[in-house]
Amino acid sequence: MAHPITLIGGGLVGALLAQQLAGRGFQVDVFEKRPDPRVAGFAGGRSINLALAERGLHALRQAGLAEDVLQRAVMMRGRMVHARDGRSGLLRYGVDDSEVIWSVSRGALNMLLLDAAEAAGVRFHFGQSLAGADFDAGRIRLADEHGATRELYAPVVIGADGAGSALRAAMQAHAPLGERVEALGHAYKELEIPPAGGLSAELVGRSGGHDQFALEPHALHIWPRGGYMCIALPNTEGSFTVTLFLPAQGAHPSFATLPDARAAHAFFEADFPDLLPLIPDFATDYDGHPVGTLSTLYLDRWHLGGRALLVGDAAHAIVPFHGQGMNCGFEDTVVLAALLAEAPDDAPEVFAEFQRIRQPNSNAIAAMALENYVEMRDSVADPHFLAKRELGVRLAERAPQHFMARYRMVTFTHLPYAYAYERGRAQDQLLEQLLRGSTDAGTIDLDAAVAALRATLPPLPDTRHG
Ligand code: FAD
Ligand code: 8R5
Repeated sequence: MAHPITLIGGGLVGALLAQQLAGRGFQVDVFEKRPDPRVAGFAGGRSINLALAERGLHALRQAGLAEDVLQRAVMMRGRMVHARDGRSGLLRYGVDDSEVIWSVSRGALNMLLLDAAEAAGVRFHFGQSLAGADFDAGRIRLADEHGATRELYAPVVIGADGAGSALRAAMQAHAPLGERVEALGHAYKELEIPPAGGLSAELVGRSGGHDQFALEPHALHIWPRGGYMCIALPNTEGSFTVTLFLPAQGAHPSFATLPDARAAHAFFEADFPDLLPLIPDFATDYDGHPVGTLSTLYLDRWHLGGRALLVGDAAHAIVPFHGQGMNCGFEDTVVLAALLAEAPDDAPEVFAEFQRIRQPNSNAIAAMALENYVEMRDSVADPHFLAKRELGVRLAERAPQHFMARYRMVTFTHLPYAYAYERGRAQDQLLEQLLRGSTDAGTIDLDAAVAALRATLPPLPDTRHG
């Protein structure tokens, strides 16, 4: 019989992994620092939403949870870009409504995953935080909410304890993991757009329709402004969570030059005049919500033999601009659960294989997430960029087996991230060659372009979902 598995962290990835492992016959105990959100009410109470895409959905489908999650999600068909002059337009993410992303509430999703894991037989221990580990003895030390500690036998430990992982710190004290943290230099702050009309939640629930949304609900909104931007994702209750992304330090505008709501209000009046009136509690939101930092985490090693392994953000935290952090972590759980089910008694080999498969892919999405910030905040109005995208759309229509936009490979397929990255680079090179600096895709001979595409690149793998 396989060793029992100890998981640190019952967040998004920990809860889903626990459910998948229990479903495959493993005995799973999860130690989670925070109290049970189903009892305590989700920490902070603010509605924070995440974009769920095909990779995450695929993992939820395997866990039998996709339908439940989608029922509470808001469809986002594309990117709604709000220009400086107040005009806006929707750029679809995919070819039709089968290629959309979904806005889900972090709190609701986490609680649903906890329920599912518990139903599968997982034992959760809330208010228990990892305080240390002795990997030679196979023991971990846990601290409760009052700081009282105890030790526990835990021969196989998996850390799903997020970007600030305590298990990672304990592993590093045992052997170097080759950690590198690259700060982006930009940070973020969340603000809230309440349902239009200021209706109470109860009234909104009854009004049906979409009239309770202050903005188009079925889109991810972007206010690109060059070196910085705001975005907004819809919530089911008709509200939106707005995120302002800005340089952390340096010349105006940065969080350093906008230390309080008074300064920030003037900045929004000048740069986001159409957005500001939608945020009635601007001052309390701005002064009350923390500034979040953004960085990418790289590790040379994710495991100590078969004794400890890191997954999700604990292994590979990335910047948010592709909306793939959770999606990537959910994909981790599919890969790891399958490997462990195949060789339940060979944790050293499984952990090594997991790292071998996932590390190139997490490096690729880390790079693509960084690149998508530039695309979101700068390139939306760049005529050469628009011409390239236009030509890409035409090639994808004419030769769908040979051209697929990188965003679609990342967001709507299960092709490995590393493949999407490499194929995207090759396709981009071809588009550059075809356009040769032109800003008008209409002048390109499409028959010749398709011939060049077919001659240069092999067909794409089959991407139908199965
Ligand atoms: P977490 O979700 O961080 O969970 C870690 C858990 O471990 C927590 O419950 C924590 O309490 C617990 N823990 C921490 N320390 C200890 C300890 N010492 N002992 C025990 N337990 C501990 N991703 C997307 O795909 N799409 C998005 O749109 C998106 N939007 C985001 C928006 C925001 C504001 C943020 C911050 C992130 C967003 N992400 C998004 C990224 C996504 O949230 C993460 O990639 C994902 O939550 C990682 O899951 P995780 O379980 O690895 O870590
Ligand atoms: N994460 C997202 C995208 C890509 C959208 C596009 C971007 C907020 C802290 Cl910044 C961001 C995306 O290319 O049109 N999909 O999903 C989610 C994003 O930010 C999340 C909400 C976020 C960390 C704050």
